[in-house]
Amino acid sequence: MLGSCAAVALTALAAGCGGDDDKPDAAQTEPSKPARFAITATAEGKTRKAMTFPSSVKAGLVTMTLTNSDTVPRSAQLLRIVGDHSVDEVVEVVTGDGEEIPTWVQDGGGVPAVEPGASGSASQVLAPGRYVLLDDDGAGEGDDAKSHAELGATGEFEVTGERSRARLPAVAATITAEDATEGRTKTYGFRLEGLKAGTNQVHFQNTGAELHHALFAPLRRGATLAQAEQLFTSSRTPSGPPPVDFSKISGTKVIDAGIEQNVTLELAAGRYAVICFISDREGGKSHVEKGMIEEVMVE
Ligand SMILES: [Cu+2]
Repeated sequence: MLGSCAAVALTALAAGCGGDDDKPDAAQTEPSKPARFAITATAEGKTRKAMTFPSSVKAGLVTMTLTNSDTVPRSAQLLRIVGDHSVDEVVEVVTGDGEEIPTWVQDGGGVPAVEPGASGSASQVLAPGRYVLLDDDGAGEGDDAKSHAELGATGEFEVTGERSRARLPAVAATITAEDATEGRTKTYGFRLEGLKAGTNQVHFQNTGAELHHALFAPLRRGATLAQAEQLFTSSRTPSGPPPVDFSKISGTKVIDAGIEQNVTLELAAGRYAVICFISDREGGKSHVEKGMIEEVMVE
């Protein structure tokens, strides 16, 4: 993992490093200069989780840096909320499984999971409005599993000012999540370009009509993508060792149709199944069950 300084510097055009991360940069006159938005993930006692960040930031290009002060991996899912809906309502939507995703939940994005003691960053052009940040990653296993959001890792902030025409800086790798409808058939997939072993600066974009994320599950030696696909699409538990290493899944947060962001992704060399577990807004089966799984070799 990169320190926050290096990560921010790599997104190019980042203004300065160090200083007070809690305040947006004073020099915000140039639209291509990202405002900085510092998020800290913490644990409060044994069971409560929290995240702290500024109460507002100016619309436009924003680089969010998540510093993990907890003892488990933490992430920050961003959502723009339209209308009068509480943070609890948002948590309910995010933790629901295969249920409808209401249209008052928009945009998405945020910072992928970072290891304890590390930092990660994501840049995106934020539209004005009210946003909720939450950590939807899990704590514990099985039916007792609760997301960090349900344990308190939530909050809201305001994006102020006018809609910006700022653009993301160009980076080396691209992940495109897509879906298309032809007649009564809907297809889902990923296009992956330029990923390499190590630290990747990735342009993640959603050119489809539904919400997507891109999770990287390492394929075990000798396992095929077809076996991984069967694992996620069949109700029967396959015999033998699982084709993917569940303990090492990494990837992006969820973004809505038409949204793009630059994120830092750490990938070890190897073969991966790239998967989307999100469902259509109207609910129903997850996208992996509809074929949104792709193999990629990282070296
Ligand atoms: Cu999807």
